[in-house]
Amino acid sequence: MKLYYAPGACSLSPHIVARELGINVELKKVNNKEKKVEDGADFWQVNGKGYVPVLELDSGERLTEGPAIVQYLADQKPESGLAPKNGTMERYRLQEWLNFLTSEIHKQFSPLFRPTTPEEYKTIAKENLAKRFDWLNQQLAGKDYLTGKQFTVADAYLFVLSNWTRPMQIDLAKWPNLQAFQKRVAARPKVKEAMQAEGLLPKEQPAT
Ligand SMILES: N[C@@H](CCC(=O)N[C@@H](CS)C(=O)NCC(=O)O)C(=O)O
Repeated sequence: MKLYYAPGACSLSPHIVARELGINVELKKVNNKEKKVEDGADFWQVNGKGYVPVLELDSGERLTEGPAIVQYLADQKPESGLAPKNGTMERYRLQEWLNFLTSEIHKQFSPLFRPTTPEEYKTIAKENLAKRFDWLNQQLAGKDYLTGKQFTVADAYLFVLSNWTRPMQIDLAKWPNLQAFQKRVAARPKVKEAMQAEGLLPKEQPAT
């Protein structure tokens, strides 16, 4: 399978998920500004919506939308626990989180990255994010991950979104449970690997 990604973008979530599952995906780096794939291909031809992530299956079929992609990946290895079994209440809870993250967090961040967004709107988006972080901080009290002890695909997504607070100069220290969650996920070996592969962290040198 191939994963079209842009370093540090929301595509890092399926990238982490693939590594956590031990599924090998060929990474295809996309220049999101120029809509070009690293091999020179026109990204519009890959995804008519013009955004990452895109998962290309071995059949050539392409799947878009991060929350759908991570569930597809997790369902390839149901024993991993990265997504509870389809049809169970636990699965709907996971989908509840994924939808919250995509609509209430991810899409509040998006305009902050656009240079053309008016400052007044950025202030409102940051206020909205702060409200959602208050909720997340409450929900993470006494928990390692969003659904409890088990790391799931929703945690990979939240981790990536929480990383965006740094370039946006939002201080996560205001939400200590969320900050602790971010550090917990960052310490996972597969998460480090994914970040290194995207050039977001220096590669670890082998001990000599
Ligand atoms: N609804 C999509 C949104 C994906 C998205 O916002 N991708 C961003 C990176 S995080 C992107 O590629 N943006 C490029 C653009 O809008 O030009 C999903 O959840 O996968």
